[in-house]
Amino acid sequence: VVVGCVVVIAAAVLIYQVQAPSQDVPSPQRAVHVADSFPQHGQQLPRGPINVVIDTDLDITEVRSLDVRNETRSVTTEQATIDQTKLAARRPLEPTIPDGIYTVSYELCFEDSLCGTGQHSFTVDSSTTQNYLDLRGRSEVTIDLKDIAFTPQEILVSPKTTITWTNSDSVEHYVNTETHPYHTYFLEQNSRALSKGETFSTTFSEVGAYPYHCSAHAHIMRGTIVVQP
Ligand SMILES: [Cu+2]
Repeated sequence: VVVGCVVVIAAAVLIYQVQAPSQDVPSPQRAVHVADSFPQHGQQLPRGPINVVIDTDLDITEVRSLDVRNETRSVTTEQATIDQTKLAARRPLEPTIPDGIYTVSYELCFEDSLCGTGQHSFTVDSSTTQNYLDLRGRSEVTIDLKDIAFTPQEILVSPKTTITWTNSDSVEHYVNTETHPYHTYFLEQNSRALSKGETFSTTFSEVGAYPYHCSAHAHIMRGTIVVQP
């Protein structure tokens, strides 16, 4: 009887230990045909994203669900949509979501009749904007592409600011929204190849975080724009 009790208690402790972490942050699970997402699993953002995006490698035929929630509630606004390319599903979020951990969960169906569910999580921590260059209160802001870097790299701007990037390097650069190489998060923030002296402009109307990169130097040439009043 004693041995039996010990085994039962040990099993209970083991089950508790295995299950306990999943109550805080669910472990990531990627559905069939899902190639990437924004935000990515584990990504920390300085402010909420304007929408979540799921990138896929086959045409999406149906979004059965796409939800984003923190511990207490869902933070989505409008319905989920499928992009014109059919290779991305997206859903807008409330403009000002509080700091915390968010879980993205979805069920998508594809051209080959397969459906799949997935989930991942991201974090919003507004204290990380402390070292950002505060350029709020201007209607126009310029960013230099020089020495394979965006300068300034991390900035705060007001809603409705037009940002213009200018390439000052001899090599070609791009301005691309996340993710790489799908570039689906904020479609207006995708430039053509920029030669030396060429510019690209986009107006940022909605409050949110906009991490971006140059797709020719995706791992080293990165920047972040935070739009807030
Ligand atoms: Cu570049």
